[in-house]
Amino acid sequence: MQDWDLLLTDASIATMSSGGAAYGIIEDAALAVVDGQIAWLGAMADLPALHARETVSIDGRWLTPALIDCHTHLVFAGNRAAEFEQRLKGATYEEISRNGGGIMATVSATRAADASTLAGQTASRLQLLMAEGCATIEIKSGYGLDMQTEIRMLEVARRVAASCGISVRTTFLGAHAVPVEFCGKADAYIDLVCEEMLPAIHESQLADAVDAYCEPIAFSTEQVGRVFQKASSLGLPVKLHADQLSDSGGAELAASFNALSADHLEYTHFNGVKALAKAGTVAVLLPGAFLTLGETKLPPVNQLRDESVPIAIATDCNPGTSPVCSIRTTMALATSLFRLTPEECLAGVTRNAARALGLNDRGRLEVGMRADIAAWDIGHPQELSYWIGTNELTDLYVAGRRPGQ
Ligand code: DI6
Ligand code: FE
Repeated sequence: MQDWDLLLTDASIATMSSGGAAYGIIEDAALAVVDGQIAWLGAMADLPALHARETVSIDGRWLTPALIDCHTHLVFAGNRAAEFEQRLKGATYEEISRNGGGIMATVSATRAADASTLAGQTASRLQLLMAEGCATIEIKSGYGLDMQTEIRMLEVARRVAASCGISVRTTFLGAHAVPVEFCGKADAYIDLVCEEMLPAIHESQLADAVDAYCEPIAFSTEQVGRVFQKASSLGLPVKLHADQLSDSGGAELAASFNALSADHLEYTHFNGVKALAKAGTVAVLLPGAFLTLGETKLPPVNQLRDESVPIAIATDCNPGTSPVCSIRTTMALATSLFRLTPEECLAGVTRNAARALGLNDRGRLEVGMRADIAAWDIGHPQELSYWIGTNELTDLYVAGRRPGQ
């Protein structure tokens, strides 16, 4: 009989499988791992008598899928606290951006930072997310806006995640803002993104997907459409910052390219929601940005529910609109700001976040899935969206191993 590498016993398990009981709960359960994958899970009473190389009693605590932060801008230099203060004195995000601040301020700082400085700052943020149970994280470029710095950002993202022992999905966000060299020539910059940057990024295999910022202060649907056309022709999946500050038709555009996800969606209208549903595109909601910008226009949560659009939530960690390095706080914010239920929040950082990244091997605890597992000292998984500022994580397994061991 084949040995198990790891056996976790005496646990309550929230599998987060869809369709069954709430949270997919199995009480008084065990879970076995072979070769980094879940080989068995079920009630302790049904546990087959196989030998395990390591057995860990969970002592009645809870296991959930390890968490997934599916939208971050973790690689950047400096911060924008001064701009934050300006906004609280009355300046708007758009005004600051149109006056050369905003994203462009972070672009200058990031271009000036060498790889090891960027890696150090990124690693600190990544460790905060891991300490809260994240085992997979998406990281975007987009603060370089030139070939050299965009590539440096993607390399740093991959390197830092590998050294911390967690999974990363990298996203090329060259169409994040128009760089100063192209001031007033957004179309020419999009030419550069399509004709030079995307082929080079594809060739280097540094990006798993392509994103863009579709807003009047950034790029039009026509410009983003060109980027997505090129990305699709190279076989790269797309996702979009859509309808955050205005209804720019972003959700429909994302859906028309079968995007993995459309993110933000505060201003998305019903037709956009319908289009997402038809395309199977995940709606990624970002309450940290909503909070930081003091937004009042809520994303169409009820329509997303009614149309069965999968909802994920993410930190959007970035220095301008979401200086949030906590997935747990993000879950709590999604309940209070967007009225998502704690179960929807947990699905939003597990099952649906995996789907937003095009990953079908994680985000649920089922036989054959990666053994990315978080253990928590809680009485029920709804507590994960309830407490603010606590950390009940007791163990994290990434492909069946504790990172760093
Ligand atoms: N994500 C983004 O990329 C933009 N807003 C958002 O929520 C801009 C981020 C920034 O201001 O640096
Ligand atoms: Fe973002």
